Amino acid sequence: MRAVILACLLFTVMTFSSYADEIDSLFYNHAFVRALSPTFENSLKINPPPTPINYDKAVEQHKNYIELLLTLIPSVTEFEGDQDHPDCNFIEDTAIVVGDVVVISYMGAPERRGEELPIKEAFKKLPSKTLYQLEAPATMDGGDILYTGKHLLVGLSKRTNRQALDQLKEIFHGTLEVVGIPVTEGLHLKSVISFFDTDTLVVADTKAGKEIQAHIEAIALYKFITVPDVVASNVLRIGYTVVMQEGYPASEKVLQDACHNLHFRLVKLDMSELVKADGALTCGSLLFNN
Ligand code: CIR
Repeated sequence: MRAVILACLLFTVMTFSSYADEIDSLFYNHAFVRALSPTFENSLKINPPPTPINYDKAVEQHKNYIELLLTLIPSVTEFEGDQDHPDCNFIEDTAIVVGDVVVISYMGAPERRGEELPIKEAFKKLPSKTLYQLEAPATMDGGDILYTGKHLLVGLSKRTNRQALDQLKEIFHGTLEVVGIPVTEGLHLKSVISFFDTDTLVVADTKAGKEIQAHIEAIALYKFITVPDVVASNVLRIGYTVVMQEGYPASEKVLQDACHNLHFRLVKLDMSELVKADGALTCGSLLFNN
């Protein structure tokens, strides 16, 4: 009897510690976020939204996003909004952080170029980080870059091109496998696929989602959680918490089951006004350890 209890205990400890190791890096200690621009209503949009952006509601939703981050991450730095850059709150697009390496974007949309400058200055002040700057003709938006812990998946989209893929391959040469994934629909790679855990990705049940899944399956073994709603395919994983957009019950059911299996907590956030500007959950922050 005692031997059985000991074996069970040992199994629990072993399972827990390997699981904890796996997600250690997701307990970020720092987040960069950026306030909405007073001109947010002029943000870029693939399609006109069904109803115009309600600015006050957008401010409120963005505030709720930051408040949630404050409960999950010890240090959150908020940059000022920029009158001249209506999309500046989508800070994810300005850079990528992989461990101690920071790559500053040369963004795909000319209107957005310049948003990266204060972010670059802030990273320069962090001695633990080594900075790289993507150079034209390479263009990259952080929303196209999905770091899984095993691969750097680079969405080749209207915003991120092959030259960016080549420069990223050089930067991470010998340390990380960098793989290009064509994105034929939507804004970014992470508009249809996002990180759940190091083996598992959340993907939208759409043509683009299926194509992207097929590309990833051809290079590596990942599990996929397929959700029916595109907006719900961009989740934000921080520690044991998974954040999803509110208002997608069918996708919520799928994600709730997946979270239940791993003892993750699923939190819902209403970001509907930011979705009108093609914003996803990951795009509102740059998360890292310092
Ligand atoms: C844009 O078109 O650039 C912005 N309106 C939306 C950017 C969203 N970024 C992201 O999901 N990473």
